[in-house]
Amino acid sequence: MKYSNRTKYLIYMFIFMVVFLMSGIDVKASQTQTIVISKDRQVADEFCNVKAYYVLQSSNTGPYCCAGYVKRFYAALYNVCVSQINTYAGPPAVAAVGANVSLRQVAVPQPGDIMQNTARTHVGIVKEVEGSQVTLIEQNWKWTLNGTVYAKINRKIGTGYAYFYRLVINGKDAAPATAAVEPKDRQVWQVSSGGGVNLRQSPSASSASLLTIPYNTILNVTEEQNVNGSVWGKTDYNGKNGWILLSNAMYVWGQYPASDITPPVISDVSISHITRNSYTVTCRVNDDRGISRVQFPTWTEASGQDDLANDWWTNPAYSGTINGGTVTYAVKRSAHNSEFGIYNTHIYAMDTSGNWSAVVTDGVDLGTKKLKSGINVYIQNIRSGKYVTSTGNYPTMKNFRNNASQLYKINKRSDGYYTITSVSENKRLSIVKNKTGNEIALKLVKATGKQEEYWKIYENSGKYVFRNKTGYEVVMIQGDSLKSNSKLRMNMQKDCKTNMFRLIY
Ligand SMILES: [Ca+2]
Ligand SMILES: [Ca+2]
Repeated sequence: MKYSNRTKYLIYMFIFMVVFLMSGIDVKASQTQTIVISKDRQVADEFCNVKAYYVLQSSNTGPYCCAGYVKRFYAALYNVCVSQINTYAGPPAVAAVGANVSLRQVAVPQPGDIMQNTARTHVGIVKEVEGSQVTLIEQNWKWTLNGTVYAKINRKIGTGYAYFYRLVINGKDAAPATAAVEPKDRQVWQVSSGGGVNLRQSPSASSASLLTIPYNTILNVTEEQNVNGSVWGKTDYNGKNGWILLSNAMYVWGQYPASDITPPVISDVSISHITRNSYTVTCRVNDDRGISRVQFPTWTEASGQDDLANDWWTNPAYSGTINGGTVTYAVKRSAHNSEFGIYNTHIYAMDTSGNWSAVVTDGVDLGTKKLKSGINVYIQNIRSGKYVTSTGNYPTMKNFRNNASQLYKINKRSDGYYTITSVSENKRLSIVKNKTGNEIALKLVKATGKQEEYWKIYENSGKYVFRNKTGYEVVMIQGDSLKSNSKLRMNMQKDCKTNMFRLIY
């Protein structure tokens, strides 16, 4: 293929432009600059999100010296402790928890390698490599002129003017350093005191020391407290939680979380699955940080909060089940003295910082419905289909007759109890025990005002339960109870169809 001269010219121009643009991008990335340091802890440079800090005063030792940056860089990116920097006539030493680490001297450095000058008096980190030219990030490369402090950033040296060391982790060279994410939920500190630092129970020098954390240990600090001018950090080490005096450690990087002042939001509250025995409360709970628990204190109107435990705020028996942002809680009648009637449930959502919010639900009327007073009703058992029939003193179950022997007048008293009076016999339904007290049956009696003559009538979905003031419920028991003429027996409440009746009026 042959090109014309003009075409060749255009191709050369194109290649030239590409090379020019690419080289332009490279140059911008790391220009050497002299900057003015105007305040302490000024961020002069940054690599992989680990900042180089400069201070105005002399800083040939400590966190703002050159070694301070190398230590922080390795602690932040690799969780590796670097020691013996500039105090030892040889390469620095490295150590790590849970990994076998060492340094290997290399002729061709890569980003992240340690640079140590040949006099072994200065260190930095390799930021970029272009041929035999190395760009550094370093601390304490500064001088003062006429009272102004200057520093040089992106300083470049030739590979022959320093030693370069590569981190080896479990036998493999570390990859070139890349941008790392600075923690936002904690700070990372490294013990700087040669004798280690005491982990104390509370942020006080007089508090018991749990153990001593050795020199160079890298720690997570989740909270800070300034106690009379001494700054303490909350941390954990070897499974123990406590506080260390932060003046014995060096800040590496990271931020404490901003304090959480936003309580959870409770929404979409609903009550479902209402049966005679239980109901379910469902809601959505959202929080900016996280939910620790959602409590559903519940009590019946009857006798107030007698059925609510004092420790409901933390008691797991009142905790809802959290599934994503949805929380459910089942209220059971059995947990509330087996009472019917009005139930109150409130919702308290707690976030991980202790903020809370609350919502009052509509409550549930469990098993009750207001019956009109003074009406005559037929009472039909749901399971057998037979009717309560007044025959002599003891009612029995019979097929429908359509006469007064199966009609009962229901009257509500001012105390909420009902009387149930046979229209044909003009006697009240009551309960009676046999001589041994083992068997309890329904009986028709003349009105005398005993508690056995008073009833609560509870409704759920058109089905009614008759509960005597003595605590017994009308129930048909045993197989023969389903036949005609079988007597109605009494029992403490059981949850089966034999307890339930239809009222026809
Ligand atoms: Ca919150
Ligand atoms: Ca109660």
